[in-house]
Amino acid sequence: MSYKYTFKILLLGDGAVGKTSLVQRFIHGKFQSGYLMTIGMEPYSRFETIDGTRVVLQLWDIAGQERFQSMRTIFFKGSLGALITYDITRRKTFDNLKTWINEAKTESPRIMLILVGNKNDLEDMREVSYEEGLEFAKKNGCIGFIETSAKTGENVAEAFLQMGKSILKSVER
Ligand code: G3D
Ligand code: MG
Repeated sequence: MSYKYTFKILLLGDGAVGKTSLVQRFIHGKFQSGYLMTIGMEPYSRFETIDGTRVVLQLWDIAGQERFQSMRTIFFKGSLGALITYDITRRKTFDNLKTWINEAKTESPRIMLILVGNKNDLEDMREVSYEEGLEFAKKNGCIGFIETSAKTGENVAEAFLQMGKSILKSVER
């Protein structure tokens, strides 16, 4: 089938916040605990019809190789959006968000950012409130904020589709 656009979307954030799990949930519709391999530079693609336009959401999951300059260039090249991800049960991953945002803006100045607070099924272990997430997103120029659970699937598709929708709007303008 034909499609009109391919949108390159990155998943950024500290280790173990659930980036690979979010992609797996969105692409394969399942959650797998235990060892999860992060595939190097192979993007995952999902076809979507957004507001009547067929697009490919091409998801690039960070794996660590981006520390090397050549890989970093390939990773960020042509990226239109990023899900900046933290783990609501580990404040440290929230405190590191600025680093990820600076990195994204340096490498791709016009990139659109959505803030994603993952693992919201672990309410008892929560260290970052919803309000803090919302506040941070507003202050740091993110176009959206959403709490997700790759485990239950809550809001996962919503996060990716909100990103797709926002990119579509901007490219069609
Ligand atoms: P990363 O790709 O950002 O490094 P992973 O993170 O997707 O590998 O996930 C790290 C760990 O968090 C994994 O635990 C995974 O199962 C778990 N995880 C990811 N998302 C969620 C979520 O929404 N809820 C809960 N409860 N756990 C989640 P293990 O123990 O499997 O290594
Ligand atoms: Mg991973």
